[in-house]
Amino acid sequence: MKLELIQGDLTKVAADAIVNAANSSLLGGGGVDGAIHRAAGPELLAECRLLGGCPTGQAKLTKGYRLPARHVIHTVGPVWQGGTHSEEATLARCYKSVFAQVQAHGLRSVAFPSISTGRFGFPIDRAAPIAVREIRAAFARLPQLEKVTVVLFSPWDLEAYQRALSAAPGENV
Ligand code: AR6
Repeated sequence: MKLELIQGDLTKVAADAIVNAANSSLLGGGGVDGAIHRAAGPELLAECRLLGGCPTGQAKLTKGYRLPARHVIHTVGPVWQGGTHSEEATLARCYKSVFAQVQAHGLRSVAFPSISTGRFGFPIDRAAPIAVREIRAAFARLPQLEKVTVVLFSPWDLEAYQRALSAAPGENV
């Protein structure tokens, strides 16, 4: 069991699933969502159209089409509103919902972006500890889970996650 932090492009990662930081329409957007749709091809949008959107904090699974990943788990993170609208609890729910899909589909490897910390404005120093905590909890719960990778786009984002990891040392790392 292994949690790995890397800097790079999530759309290049071969895993059982990559996670999309989507919006509730599930019909694409900018950021990592746009990059995933571009790399997966139009079949991904066609499948997403059948899903009827996704509420904030929940997650839905599709195929990966032209991506190296076999599946995409789309989740909708909270928009940061200053921290007074249960944004931290909602972000934690995104991770739990993603891992519920991982469990339901028997997946062994999953790669995440930093959900909500781009367009949605969630401060990365507050998001990273939540991600680390929820990923560790999933390792403890799911015997099938072998590898979780968090793919950070910038060196600064990578450093924020490394800080969160070293502030809370634990197993499976
Ligand atoms: N690989 C890894 N990380 C990436 C990539 C990539 N190819 N591209 C961007 N990032 P964001 P959000 C990073 O804005 O904050 C979309 O329009 C990025 O640098 O993609 O959850 C959706 O449709 C940042 O650190 O997602 C929604 O409307 C992180 O991914 C909205 O944005 C997340 O940034 C969701 O906003």
